[in-house]
Amino acid sequence: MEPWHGLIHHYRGFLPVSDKTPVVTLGEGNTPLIRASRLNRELHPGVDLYFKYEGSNPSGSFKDRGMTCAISKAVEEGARAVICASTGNTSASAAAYAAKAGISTVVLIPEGQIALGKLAQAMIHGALVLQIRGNFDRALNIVKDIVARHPIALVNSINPFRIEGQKTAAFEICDQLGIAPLYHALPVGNAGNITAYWKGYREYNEAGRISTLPKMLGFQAAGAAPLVTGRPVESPETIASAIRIGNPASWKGALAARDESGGVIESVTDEEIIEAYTYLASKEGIFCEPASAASVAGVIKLSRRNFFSKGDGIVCTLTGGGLKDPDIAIRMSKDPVRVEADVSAVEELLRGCCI
Ligand code: AN7
Repeated sequence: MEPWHGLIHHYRGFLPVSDKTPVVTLGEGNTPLIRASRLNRELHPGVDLYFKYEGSNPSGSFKDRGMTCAISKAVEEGARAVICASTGNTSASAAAYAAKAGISTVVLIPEGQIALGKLAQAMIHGALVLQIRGNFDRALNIVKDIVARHPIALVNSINPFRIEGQKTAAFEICDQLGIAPLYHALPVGNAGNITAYWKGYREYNEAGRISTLPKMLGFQAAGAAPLVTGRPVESPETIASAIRIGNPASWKGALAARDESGGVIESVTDEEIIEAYTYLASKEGIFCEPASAASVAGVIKLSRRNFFSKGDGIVCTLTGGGLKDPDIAIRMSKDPVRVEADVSAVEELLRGCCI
């Protein structure tokens, strides 16, 4: 098999790059599509369920797909620095790709509101990390004002190259399955990713690589669900800090994906998100971050309403890896058991459970 050189190399014909584009890659893309082994049977009335595990990307989230394109194009256009607002993953990815390219990164994050792993990444890659006393939506507005005044490249998903890169996840799923799924579920925050997937599926369809299009299922956290309520949320709240966003930049793109595909955008509660998150870890062997589990929580919720038919093909994108947010994993798990360093003490504890 041909070695993998990153998604720009693999999907070049579908991307706005030329021979002059200096490709900045960390080998992103080509992530596993994992077939469910328990949840497919537990969901009513039995479905064909897959997880697209984006935690396998170099910085641990789907943002790397967009960032390889955005940073390559920024370098092509002569940028010396990039800037973004972030709930965490965008900042981690921007910092990594900018480090690889040898340019500077500035990230604006909501103070005290991003998961520890993501903060560690932005810091160790050498970004200038600015914590603002305000939420993501406020940070994004500030960043937009800064790039209007200064020659710094914006690498949030309002940068169209981000969407271009992220659409390749839809291509990969079709290549991995051989067909398009009937349904595609994903978590929605700033709504760039649902916009990107829909673009990807449409382009693959137009290119004759697939003959059907999936229905897009987007899920927001109940405390941060502007696309469901129809108006911006002033103070978004959810345990899934990645999607704590009250006024999505790609609002129109998300609604177009929903309406053109005949899908839905709904909300899931924090309890439903955590139920899906712990289920995936304990029953499917997949550790994703809480926001990612919103896609699975949504599919569980729809199945309880008899939304699916037997054997329906469903792909859930798991947008980021579980180590991004170790605090929540520990909070949701049983404490380790303390025991003397002694065989019989250990045996005593195993009795009745596994010996
Ligand atoms: C794990 O990093 O917005 O709907 O600033 O990190 O395309 O915004 C992250 C978003 C889902 C939502 N899952 O995707 C950021 C940021 C994870 C995420 C989303 C994010 P979009």
